[in-house]
This record gives sequence, structure tokens and C-alpha cells, in this order.
Amino acid sequence: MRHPITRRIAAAAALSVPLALAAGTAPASAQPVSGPLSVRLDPLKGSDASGTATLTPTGNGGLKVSIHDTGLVPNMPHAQHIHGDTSGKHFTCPTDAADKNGDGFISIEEGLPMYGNIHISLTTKGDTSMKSALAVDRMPVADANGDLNYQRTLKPSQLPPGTLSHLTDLHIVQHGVDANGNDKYDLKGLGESTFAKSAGLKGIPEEATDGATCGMIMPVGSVDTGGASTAGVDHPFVIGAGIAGLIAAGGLLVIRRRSTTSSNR
Ligand SMILES: [Cu+2]
Repeated sequence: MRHPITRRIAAAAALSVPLALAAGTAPASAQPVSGPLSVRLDPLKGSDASGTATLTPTGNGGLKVSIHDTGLVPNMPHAQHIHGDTSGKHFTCPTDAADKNGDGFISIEEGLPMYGNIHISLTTKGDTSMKSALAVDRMPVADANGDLNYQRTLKPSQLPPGTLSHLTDLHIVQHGVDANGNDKYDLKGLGESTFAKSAGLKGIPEEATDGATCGMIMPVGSVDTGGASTAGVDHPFVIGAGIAGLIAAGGLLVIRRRSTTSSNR
């Protein structure tokens, strides 16, 4: 598939970001997961995208992830992650109120206090850790209609400890919006990504990093009762440390520009 991405972001080093968020909280009662779990991906503020996801534990300790969206920015890669953590805190999808600067969208900085750190990067191949958070060359690309279909079976080694027993504490966030309606990420939409800029990376459109969809992971057929704990949203110290860690992580990212389009993947 030919797509007009001229920027490739590759991670340069291993990261140790989640420690701040993992500290100081007793594990909540973990429920074993036997069957598939479903996610309704709802649009975040300013986004027209929505979708569904299904997470199915495999027999050998892996996890099959299927995602289907409509309404995403066409022909653009959409960074997507499983957010939250496995220490028993209950992060949620950000509401419109998370848009602190009032630009109509939820930036990474605005969303992190509610959706938590990146737990798994849902790349199309290769590494799935936080260091691939912005590896847009390995993120799924929406088709010309803005539809996105993703499927990958994560190996047991790609699941951080506690993932399968805390799936319902986690959620999926997809990124990438089109503020100015020109069907691409550009600086004219929302300017430069403040998250990337604060990490020393210049020229990344805010449109590429703002949130598009979010959905809680829940057992099929269940309703969201609030999960194991509501502690996560009330701990600004922990949240602040998480943001600082993520920004530090961003500082390790290396950007290379592609001269033309990618020929294949
Ligand atoms: Cu994310």
C-alpha cells in the first residue's frame, strides 16, 4: 500500500517508564480470563472514529487482538496502544473535560491522567513495548475510506506480567485525528505536537498524536461497573510521575524522514 507518510519514528533504547505508576499500590483481586473480551471503541473529543475490538486469550498464554474501525483519518497510520497497568488501579477513557486547553481534542498529556501509561504498543509487527509507542511505520494504516482492520496474536513474551489477569483494568486507545479536514496529519491542523515537542522532537503534527478512540476492555456481554478500583483517577502524584516518565521516554525517540513513500511493508 502506498501512503504519504514521510516520517518514521524509531525507538532507540529500552525504557523504564512504568515504574512510577507501578509503585505503591497493592494489587487488586485479579480475575482469570477464560473467554474473549470485547471493547467498544468510542470517539474521543473531536474525533469521528469508532470501532470494536476483541481480545481473545490463546491457549498458550498469548492474546489475540482484533480491531475494526471506521471514520479514522484515511491513508494515515494510527498509533494504538493498550493503556493502563496491572497493579489494580482503574484508569478510564478520558471525557471531554480532559481537554484542558480547549482546542477540541484530547492530547496525550491531557489523556494520560485518565487513560494511564502505555502498557502494550499494538504494532503490526516486531516490538510491542512502550518503546514502539510512536513507531508509526509499524502501526496500522487506515484505508482510503478511513476504515482500519487490525489483527495480531501477541506471544506470551509480549505480554507484561499480569496482563491476562488484569485485562479488564486495561483499555485500548487509538491516536490520529484530522482537525482541519484535509485528510492528513499536518501542522496546519493543530500545530506541533506539544508532547513530542516537550520531548525535544520537532515537526510532529499534534493531529498525529491526539486521541481518536478509546474503549474499556470488558467481558463479552457485561457492562462497565467501574472495575476493581477507582484509585487511579485520584492520585495526581502518581499521574504526574507517569507523564514525566513518558516525556523522558519520548526523548529517546529518533526521527528519520523518508524521502518518498514506502513501497511496501
Ligand atoms: Cu495510546
